This record gives sequence, structure tokens and C-alpha cells, in this order.
Amino acid sequence: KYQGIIFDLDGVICHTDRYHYLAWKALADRLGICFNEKINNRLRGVSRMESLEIILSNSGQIYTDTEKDKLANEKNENYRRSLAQMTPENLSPEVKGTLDFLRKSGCRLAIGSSSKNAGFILERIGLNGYFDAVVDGNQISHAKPDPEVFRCAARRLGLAPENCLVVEDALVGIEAAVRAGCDAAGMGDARKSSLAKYHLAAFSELKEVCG
Ligand code: B16
Ligand code: MG
Repeated sequence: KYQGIIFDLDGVICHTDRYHYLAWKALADRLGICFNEKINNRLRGVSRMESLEIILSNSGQIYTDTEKDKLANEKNENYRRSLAQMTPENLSPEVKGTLDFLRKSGCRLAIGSSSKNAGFILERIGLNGYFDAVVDGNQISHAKPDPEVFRCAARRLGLAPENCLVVEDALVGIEAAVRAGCDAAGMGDARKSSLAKYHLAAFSELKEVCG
């Protein structure tokens, strides 16, 4: 049984991954760069600037650092307009019910996200102050697949990584979890990961894994 569960945010707790996709798509369309769902899967868990680099690598053009900063800001402003419209209704009863169940069964719960908008998202969906620890893109210097975010989350829970399960939708996130010394459960795109110990078809399956 795991003493701690560390959740990725975008694509696991809520579907902000869709808003990331739409905001990057709007930017890519404006610049005339090819962008689709398949390329989008490579952005999961990856930092904002690294995501931009992946998109621009299909442009055949060179952009200066100042131009890149502007483009990343344009995308982030668009993305935050979507986030601002979120409400606690955007947190599914399945996810909330499962989190409450896991907490009642004695698990400590944390967020381990690459996003610098994690605090804003948690506030929008009514989970501000819910988790025992929140580690996000503002507190780490190396994004997934680096293990930093999950090592830090386990430490903040006061637990050894081997007593923690990480729940992820990104292949790089599963890699980060395993490198941190945690077990990993893959959802969505990360369900196909051979590094994941569990492959979840639904979030509520965590009740069987951890209950
Ligand atoms: P931001 P996660 C990640 O969050 C997203 O999966 C990834 O697509 C995004 O580029 C990254 O956060 C940075 O997000 O631009 O909001 O700082 O999945 O690790 O919770
Ligand atoms: Mg994710």
C-alpha cells in the first residue's frame, strides 16, 4: 500500500491539456506552422519554453530569444483566458470522489506539475489548500523527465519515494517518476508506457490500486 500519491495536474486531475492544445494551435496557425494532436502529445509534461521549441522546430525558421519570449507569452495569455473561465464544475465528481476516498484511507496527497499556472488552476477548480503538498513549475529548475518535481513532492510529504505512487498522463512524467524512485500509474497517452506499473482506464481505478 502506498503512503503517498503524487498527481500530475494537466491531463490527470483536470482537462486543461485541452486548453494547452487549443492555445498552441492558435499560435501555430497564426505563424503558419503545422501542429496537430500527435505533436501535442509530445508537449505533455514538458515546460512551456521546451514546448515552444518543439513547435517552432517545424517552422524552418530561426527565432530570437526575445521573439520566443513574446510567443510564449501570447500562448500563455490565451491559455489563461480559458483557465479563468473554469469553475469547480470542471473538477469531475469521479476525480473528487476518488481523491476523498484515498485521503480517507490514510494516503497523503500531493501535486507534482510542470506548470507555472498550477496554483491558479487549483484555485479555479476549488482545490486550493486541498493537497498536503503542491510542487509546480515555479519551484523546480528541471522539468520532467527530470525526477526533481517528484523527489521534491515526496520530500514535502515526508515520505521516501518508494512509498509513493505517481499518477501521470505524460510519457516524460512516467520516466521522471521512475527516475525519482516512485512507482508510476499511466493514464491517457501514458497508458502505453512500459515503465508504468499500473495502466489506468479510469481515474477511479486508483481505489483498487491504493485502497
Ligand atoms: P505552463 P503537468 C504541464 O503540466 C503540461 O502538461 C505541459 O503541457 C505544459 O507545457 C507545462 O505544464 C507547463 O505549463 O505553461 O502552464 O507553465 O502535466 O506537468 O501538470
Ligand atoms: Mg500532464
